[in-house]
Amino acid sequence: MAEGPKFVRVDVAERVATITLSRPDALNALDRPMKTELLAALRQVDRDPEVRAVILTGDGRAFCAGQDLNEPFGGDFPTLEDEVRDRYNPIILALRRLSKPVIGAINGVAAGAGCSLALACDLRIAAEGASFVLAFGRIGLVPDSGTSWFLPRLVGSARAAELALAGDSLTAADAERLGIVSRVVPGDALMTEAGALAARLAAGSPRAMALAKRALAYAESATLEEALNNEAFLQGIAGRSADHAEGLAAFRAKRPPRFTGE
Ligand code: T3D
Repeated sequence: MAEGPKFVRVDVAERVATITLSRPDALNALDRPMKTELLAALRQVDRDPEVRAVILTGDGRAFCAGQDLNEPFGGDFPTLEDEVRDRYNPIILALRRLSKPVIGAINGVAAGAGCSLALACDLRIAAEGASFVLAFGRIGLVPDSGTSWFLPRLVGSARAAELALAGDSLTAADAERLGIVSRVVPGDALMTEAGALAARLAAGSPRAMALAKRALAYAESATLEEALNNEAFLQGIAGRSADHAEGLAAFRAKRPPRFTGE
């Protein structure tokens, strides 16, 4: 009988999927089986019509300590370059292109590629004890898995350079001050807060949510004129949707909308 996933759990309840990285003894460091499972989990929740919002978190005291530093490279194994291209990049793109909002519930340390995973989420809530470590330089590597792209966009180029080059740790409070996380909450309230936010997002129009994500992603590298054109195009799609009709009907009837994603 085929074995199920061992290191990444997916729990779906009330239209919210929680993906949990689970190798707590290694601080949820990413080895190849775990990366394969994570990519499969992201694709699964993207396909699942029952899922309208996603939470990504870690088991135990860490969010994710990045690449498993005990994993072999070269010779019979992939090179670092292949690993980044073939395993990390597809995960980051799957996370970024997910048609549903993704909340990073950062429960503890997020280091190296673990920090990249956190940055690739649409938004982040951190536990008070969480930290962000740009650990790449400490072991003679460069920021990867999207960190060189996400970080300057979140904190500005000067701060990104300082963080990436010095490899400093950021506390959750630092991360909130820099705008990396939306808010910091006590550790024991993290999943409740993330769940409440996810439930709010899950109550929105899935169609509008997916299109809004597309608009934001497109605007990252567009001119104002291109972004305005794209907004008009996407608004055309949204405006023809049953969800828009339902939103208007609910507004006029002074009742909560019941969006279907149609
Ligand atoms: O493909 C490629 O390789 C290229 C891609 C690279 C992307 C990257 O992610 S590069 C960055 C890799 N990650 C790191 O360099 C972080 C390494 N870990 C740490 O610096 C520290 O562990 C932390 C700052 C994350 C946490 O420190 P602390 O003091 O709270 O915990 P600890 O005692 O260091 O770790 C606890 C255990 O987890 C320990 O195992 P043990 O001694 O109890 O058996 C430690 O070895 C293990 N662990 C932590 N991080 C990793 C790890 N095991 C394997 N890989 C890890 N990344």
